[in-house]
Amino acid sequence: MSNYIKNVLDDLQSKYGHEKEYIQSVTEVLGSLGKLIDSEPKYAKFKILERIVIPERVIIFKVPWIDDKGNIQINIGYRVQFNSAIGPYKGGLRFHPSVNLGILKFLGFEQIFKNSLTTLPLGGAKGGSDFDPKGKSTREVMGFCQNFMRELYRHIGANVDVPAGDIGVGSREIGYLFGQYKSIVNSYDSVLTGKGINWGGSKIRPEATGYGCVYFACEMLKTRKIDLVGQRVLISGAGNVAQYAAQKAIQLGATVLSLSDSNGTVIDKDGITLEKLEMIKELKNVRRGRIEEYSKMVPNVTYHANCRPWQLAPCDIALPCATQNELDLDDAKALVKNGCIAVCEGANMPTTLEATAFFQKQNILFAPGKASNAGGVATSGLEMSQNAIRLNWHSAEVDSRLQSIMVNIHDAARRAATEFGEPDNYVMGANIAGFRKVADAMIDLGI
Ligand code: NDP
Ligand code: 2IT
Repeated sequence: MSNYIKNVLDDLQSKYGHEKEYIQSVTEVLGSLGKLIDSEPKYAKFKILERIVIPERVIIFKVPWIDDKGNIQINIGYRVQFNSAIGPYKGGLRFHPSVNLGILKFLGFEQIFKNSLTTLPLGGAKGGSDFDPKGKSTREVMGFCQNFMRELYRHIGANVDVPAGDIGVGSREIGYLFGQYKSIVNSYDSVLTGKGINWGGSKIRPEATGYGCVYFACEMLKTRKIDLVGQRVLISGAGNVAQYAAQKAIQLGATVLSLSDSNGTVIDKDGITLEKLEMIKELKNVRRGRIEEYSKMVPNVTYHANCRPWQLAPCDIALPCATQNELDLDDAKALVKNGCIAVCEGANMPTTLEATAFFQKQNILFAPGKASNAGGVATSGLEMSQNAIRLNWHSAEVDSRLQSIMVNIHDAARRAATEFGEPDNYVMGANIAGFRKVADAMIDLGI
């Protein structure tokens, strides 16, 4: 590692060592930029690394709301506006009790490079709250969303910052947030993406992250002349990304063996079919139930409480689609031992640094989330475009744009990795390709 990179990381560690996920994501990105930084002295000259690791602006606010018993509750709201060199801030909102500044800084930092890879003009941001929508009534969720937006509205805008969903924020929450924004500013602005189809949303946006992840996996497999048909796939999570990753994998002929939630994993050794997936969507999206119930609805399904999928069944492909650091070194060793040939991240940073290094050493095809889950934000960008021209594209049109964006991201990452002598290193390739564009824009725009 070059001294320049090491010094920036050491400085960050000394100031923000307690923000573990943030340090982890910066270490992953900077740790893979060495060859680029050595070959391009301008990045050190303009102090790009020191500048790119610090958010442009962090907004923290209180969100008081009233629960169904009439008690006042208080949560913390955040928006980390990380980098706007190539476009307005863009990135999701996460509502989960684990949310804190360090987690949102990691997510915002990742978003800079992901958004750059999409080829669309999108800066990087992330936000959210430690509010837990789980177990809350619809009225409580609506009240929280409205009071969250009561403060956030003044910091966002169609050309300023355009939030979207993430963990715990789906179309229901986006609806309440958008309704509140609209009633405060009295303007129908394209200020959120992931909107409902009848009020400004884009076809394929709900599907986009999961579909895009599988499209990316297919591109990686092609480089080794492997087809998805007949491959056994383990998927973690049972939310938006996992459901549509499963759907596309099944449609393309793979056998999906698992889904999970924070309580446990179901293994369906017969394979989850499209019909069974519809039951899961109803269970998760309508009844907001636990994945364990699936094992009671369908024969030959086992439920494994407090387990992640990775050590429960052999697979060819792993798609971690739940949350950060959900696949560690032990999981990676078990996956490789059991025959896994490819890992494609649907979630953000689901694989620990040690597990990633292990996969790379074992020559496993490994796609980092900032490349392989970029289909979601890319389709958010397409939603913004449709809003701007006041037209809605058909599903086929959005899906074909999504597919070509995923192919482009794959090729850009592979090209950059090849340029620096490690063609299969998608981590290095994605980081270099994403970084270069933003860093050069920062130089062009001055201090
Ligand atoms: P959802 O809220 O729809 O689903 C999240 C799923 O992951 C649920 O099954 C949830 O289980 C599980 N999960 C969440 N936190 C944990 C945890 N701490 N431990 C174990 N399981 C957990 O979110 P999404 O599907 O939208 O997001 C999943 C991942 O994909 C996240 O990393 C997100 O940042 C990333 N992502 C999302 C995009 C999008 O467009 N939505 C775009 C790109 C990336 P439970 O219900 O029990 O909490
Ligand atoms: O992590 C992500 O890329 C998202 N949660 C989607 C962000 C977006 O603006 O669509």
